[in-house]
Amino acid sequence: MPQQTAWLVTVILVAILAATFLRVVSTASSSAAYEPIAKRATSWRPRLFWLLALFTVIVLAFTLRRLPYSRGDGGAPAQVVRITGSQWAWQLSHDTVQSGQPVEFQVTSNDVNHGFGIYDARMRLLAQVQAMPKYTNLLRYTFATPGRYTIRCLEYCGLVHHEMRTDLIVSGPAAAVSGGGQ
Ligand SMILES: [Cu+2]
Repeated sequence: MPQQTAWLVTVILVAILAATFLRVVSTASSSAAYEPIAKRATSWRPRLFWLLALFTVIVLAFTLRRLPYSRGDGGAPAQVVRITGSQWAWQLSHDTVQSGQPVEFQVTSNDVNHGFGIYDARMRLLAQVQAMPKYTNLLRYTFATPGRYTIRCLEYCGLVHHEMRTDLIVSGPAAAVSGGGQ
């Protein structure tokens, strides 16, 4: 869904931009007095500013609430997977987690920046975070359904970047095999 929305918004904005360009091109050869045009444009400025400010406040009010950041309650989840990216492979402290319970991925890198991305079987991106050298990023995600998930690199990191993929197995809630907090 977010991809479709982003796609639609992009298409609409590009269409508006293209229409603006076409209008500028079609009216470029006609001449007009400068003063009235400048006056009209400046009179619009405060209105546009407040419109934009209102728009920003509304958008922030709707989007900030939905940030997936932890509110600091409950501490680290029981399932912790340490992830290290390096050219050109992912190293996982374990490759099996349980569904229905939050998993904390502690993501870092041995060399350059990588992008840690988790995909489902239909190759839809579920969650992602940067893998940075000398820094550990936390990504918390709860898998709703068991199955085989794929981890891929989302940031071009050199010649064999495209081979940076590995599997993550999500088992059902009953099969508490590995993945205990450590
Ligand atoms: Cu890469």
